[in-house]
Amino acid sequence: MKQQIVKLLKSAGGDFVSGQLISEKLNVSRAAIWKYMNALKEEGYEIESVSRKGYRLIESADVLTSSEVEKYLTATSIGRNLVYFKTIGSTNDEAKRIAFDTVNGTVVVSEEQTNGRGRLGRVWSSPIGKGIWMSVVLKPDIIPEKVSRITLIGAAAVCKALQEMGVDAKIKWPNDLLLSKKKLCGILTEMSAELNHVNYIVMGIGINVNIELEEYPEELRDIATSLKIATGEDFNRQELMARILNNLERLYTEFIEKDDMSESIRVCKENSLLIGEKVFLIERGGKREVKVIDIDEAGELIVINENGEMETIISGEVSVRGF
Ligand code: BT5
Repeated sequence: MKQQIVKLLKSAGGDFVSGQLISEKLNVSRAAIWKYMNALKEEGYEIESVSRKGYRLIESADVLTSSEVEKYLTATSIGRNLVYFKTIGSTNDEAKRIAFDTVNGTVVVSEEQTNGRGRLGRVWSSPIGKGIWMSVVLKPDIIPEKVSRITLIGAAAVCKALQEMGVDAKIKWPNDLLLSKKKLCGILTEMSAELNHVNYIVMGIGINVNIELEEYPEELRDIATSLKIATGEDFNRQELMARILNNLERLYTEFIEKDDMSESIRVCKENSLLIGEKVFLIERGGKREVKVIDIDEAGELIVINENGEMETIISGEVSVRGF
């Protein structure tokens, strides 16, 4: 209902809309409208109310609700069902909770996460209103072995969206994007699967957009960045979010329908932070140094190991450090 009210106010182009009209069009009581207006003000919308004239939208809020993100969205499935929270523990947890009962392409987004997660139970800092913390529910008909490729498709989608907004970020295979060697974005892909059938995938994407350095906890200040820190400018989160979803839909559909991830791989290679570099692979058994030479068409990392032999590394098996 809140979204419908916002739409109605917007369609008035800054003029007043009477409570009576809203009540008739949306079939709600005047008292309920008043409650919804207060809730919208809470979300950050600036709404003027004048007795006998009604309500007027002064300024749209910098929020990631569907009525704001929709303006920039061309994707037809991904992001069309947008579940919005002002605060939540983790959007990945919520997406997993609803995954079985919701449609493919559902996106859960929150202005803040109080329990944002990285891989292996690490903490993901998610301050309010300054980033994009979202999770996409996908239900592809693929075998579980191919799921790790979805992370690369996500990384490519984020990279393309950033390029469209004038930012050249580097991809640190398989799940990070960096600016000036500091982390801008992290992706956490989780799945529920049977032996040879995927029930659903939840792809969590966290991007630091308008965060200032001092808003990070001390321990992140040397390793994390944001678009604001790197460029000195504020970015439109709604547009960036929609552009990511638009690119994701295209790249994901190519993969699912045509088994073609060539564009995603090309983006990951062209913007790779690792190709040509010596890195440490951190595996269960310990740490070893290798030289990265390529990413193959399946999205795997090709390296030369300590014995001078070529090896293929599948994402999800390792962490990469010391690039
Ligand atoms: C990741 O893990 O990079 C995956 C992050 C995924 C976050 C999204 S937000 C929406 C969705 N809901 C969730 O709960 N999660 C997903 P990993 O590679 O394990 O990196 C985690 C490490 O990054 C931490 O141990 C910190 O060192 C660092 N870190 C934490 N918060 C950060 C931030 N905001 N920006 C940059 N680095 C951060």
